[in-house]
Amino acid sequence: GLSEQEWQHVLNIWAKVEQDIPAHGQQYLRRGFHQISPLLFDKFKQLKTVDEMRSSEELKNHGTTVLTALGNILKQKGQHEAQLKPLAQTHATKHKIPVKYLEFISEVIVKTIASRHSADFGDDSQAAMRKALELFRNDMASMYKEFGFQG
Ligand code: CLN
Repeated sequence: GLSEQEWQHVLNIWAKVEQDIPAHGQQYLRRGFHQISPLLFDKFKQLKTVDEMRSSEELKNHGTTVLTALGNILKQKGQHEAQLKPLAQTHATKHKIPVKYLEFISEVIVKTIASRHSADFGDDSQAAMRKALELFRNDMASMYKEFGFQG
């Protein structure tokens, strides 16, 4: 788990992210997009250029959904079973998202925060955020197995 100090790093930087969730969500999806999203998001397949992505309301809304859910999870400071269960269920049984994509997207999220808040996201904060996202993924992976998805 994370120490209280590490959680404070995570929640402090998340407070900055929350000042503009839609912009972060859009940027994070755009970054992840080039590598994996076209394979996974049917409804975004028609977006081919960066301009199209930038102007997509749907993309922005989806980024907001993901980051809002993630924020609610991080705020539980590891006691996130109730928040994780429904998410693990849909991502395992409906969307069928392998754990390695969660790993990939965690790195995209860290990079996105770093590019927007470099002054407030030093080494200790980045390390704490990576640790929090790793905990999230590990617990997702265990729940995946309960839902019969090896991920
Ligand atoms: Fe996801 C839908 C949260 C990573 C693929 N995702 C949702 C919803 C979230 C959510 C809330 C809507 C409710 C639901 O279906 O359940 N996703 C998260 C969080 C993370 C996350 C939090 C990690 C930080 N999701 C992913 C990826 C994967 C993915 C690993 C691909 C790239 S990042 N998620 C989906 C898909 C949907 C979805 C395909 C369904 C989208 C739609 O059709 O509306």
